[in-house]
Amino acid sequence: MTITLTAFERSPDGGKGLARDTRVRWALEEVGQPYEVRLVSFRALKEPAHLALHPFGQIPTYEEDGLALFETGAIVLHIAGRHAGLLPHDAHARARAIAWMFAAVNTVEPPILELVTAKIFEADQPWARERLPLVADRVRGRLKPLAARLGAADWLDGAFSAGDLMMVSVLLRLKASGILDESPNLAAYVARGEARPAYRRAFDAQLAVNTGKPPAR
Ligand SMILES: N[C@@H](CCC(=O)N[C@@H](CS)C(=O)NCC(=O)O)C(=O)O
Repeated sequence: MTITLTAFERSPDGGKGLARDTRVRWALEEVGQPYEVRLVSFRALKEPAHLALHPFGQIPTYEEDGLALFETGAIVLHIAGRHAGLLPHDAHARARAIAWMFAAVNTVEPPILELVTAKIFEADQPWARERLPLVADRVRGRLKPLAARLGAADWLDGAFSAGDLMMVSVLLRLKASGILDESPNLAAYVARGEARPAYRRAFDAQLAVNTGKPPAR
C-alpha cells in the first residue's frame, strides 16, 4: 500500500512549513508510515486531473489503495484512525482529541487565515490599516481561551494527539505576527510540537523540496 500526497512544486512560503502538506507529512511521520509526494504546479492544481482529486483545486491530497481524500482534517483523522499513535484508546479521550482537531480547523484557524489575508492580500486597500487591528483582535479572542484551557499542561488533553498536531499546525502561522508570544504558554506549546522528531522530519522533507537540497537528517 503506497500513500501518495500532493504538495506544491514551489511553496509560496519558500519552505517555512506553512503549506498544509506539512501537517499530513507530520501525521504520517508520527505513526511511522512511509509516503510519496507528487509535486504540483499552481496551474496543475486547477486542471481536471487534480480537480478529480480535490474539488477546490488545492493541496494536499492523499491517495492510498484506491482511496482519494482532501481536507487536512479528514486526512489526519483517517491516518490517526488507521494507525496507532495519534488517538487515545479510551473512547471518551478519543472523542475529545477529535473535538480538538475540529476546534483547530473550525474555530482557531479561520481568524488566523483572515489575518494572513488582511496582511498579505489586502495590504494595499485603503481600509487595510483600520481593519488589521480588528482582525488581530479576533485572533486574540480565540487564543485567550485556548491558552487558559492549556494552562501549564504540555498538551491539550493528556498525551500528545492528533488534536495537538492540528492545533500546533494552525498556530504555527502566527509565529511571525508576534501574537503567539502574547500567550507564552501557547508559544511554548507550539515550540514543543516543533521539537518533536516526527515534526522535524516532516519539516525537513518539505524544506528539501523548496531548497532543492536533500533533508539534513
Ligand atoms: N481546508 C483545506 C485548505 C487547503 C488549502 O488552502 N491549501 C492551500 C495550500 S496550504 C492551497 O492549495 N492553495 C492554493 C489555492 O487555493 O489555489 C485543508 O485543510 O486541506
